[in-house]
Amino acid sequence: MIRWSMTVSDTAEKIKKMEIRGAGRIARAAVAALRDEAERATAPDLPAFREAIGHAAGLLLATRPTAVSLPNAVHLVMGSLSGDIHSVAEAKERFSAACTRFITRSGEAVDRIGTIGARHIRDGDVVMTHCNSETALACLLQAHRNGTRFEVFATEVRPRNQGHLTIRTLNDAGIRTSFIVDSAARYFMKEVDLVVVGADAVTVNGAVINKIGTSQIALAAHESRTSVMVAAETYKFAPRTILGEWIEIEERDAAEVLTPEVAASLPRVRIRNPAFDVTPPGYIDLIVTEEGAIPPQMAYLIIRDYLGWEIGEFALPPSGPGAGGCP
Ligand code: RUB
Repeated sequence: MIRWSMTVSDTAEKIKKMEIRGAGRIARAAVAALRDEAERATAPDLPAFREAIGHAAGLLLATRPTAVSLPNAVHLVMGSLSGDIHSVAEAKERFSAACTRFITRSGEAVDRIGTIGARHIRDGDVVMTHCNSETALACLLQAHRNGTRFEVFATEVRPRNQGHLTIRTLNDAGIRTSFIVDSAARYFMKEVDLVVVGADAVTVNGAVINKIGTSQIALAAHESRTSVMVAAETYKFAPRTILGEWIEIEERDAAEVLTPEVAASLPRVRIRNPAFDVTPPGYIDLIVTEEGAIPPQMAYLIIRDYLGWEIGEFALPPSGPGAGGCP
């Protein structure tokens, strides 16, 4: 099988520009780029090799701040470079194996979440989804493959229109879909039985960070007693929130919202463009992970039992003044 190799800076650029996007894909692309970098590395000794990979990891980590899948994935594979290693060749082998393991497991996690999540979609259901989450879509596609008859409302997802990707996938799978503007979500909520979305991060208290607008949809769902299901791999849970760190919400360029020409003609108008928002655990019924479905209140256990120690984030030094709490 040919494996196209991309440099770390190419990948970092593509993540920044959102040519590679979605929390899971970002994590896998970053790890694949690190693996390629390690395989190509010509470092003369182990410290130089570790330094080169550490530098590459830093470039990738600086691309987008919200999806914790990225630091979690990078820390997971970087962990393979600690401990007793005797040569650059051994380090390369261990690192490459750790990267391949992460990429494989990440794909398997999506499939397993699809299998579990699909069981929550019943014949005759109307499902609403927001943004373009491969994990949320895995649930819908698997339910369709199971023969469950349901239809979907998919939102547009301004300003980057990720909803266009979602409706293409649903259309191609043969799933009946209505495409709506974001602001029509509450209008249609009374017809919806289940909201299914993905996640960029899940905090220790079970809050879910996902595409901007998710929390409004969850609020409308809560108001009309519609269930909200989040599809999220365990590596999207954020151990750092146990230590009181906040998840940074990325605010993107104003040019995504208004052209620079129009913006320049409105000197007293400030354009705000947050890419994500926080849905409180009280508006979420279920988080489906590859380890099973949990209520959001069990997020701590996922971090403690499946994730945190492996990633090593609990060893982080305390943050400076002002840090604390979680969204
Ligand atoms: C993508 C987004 C997705 C999550 C989960 O935002 O919010 O819902 O990342 O996606 P953006 P997945 O387009 O800004 O990256 O399930 O594919 O990991």
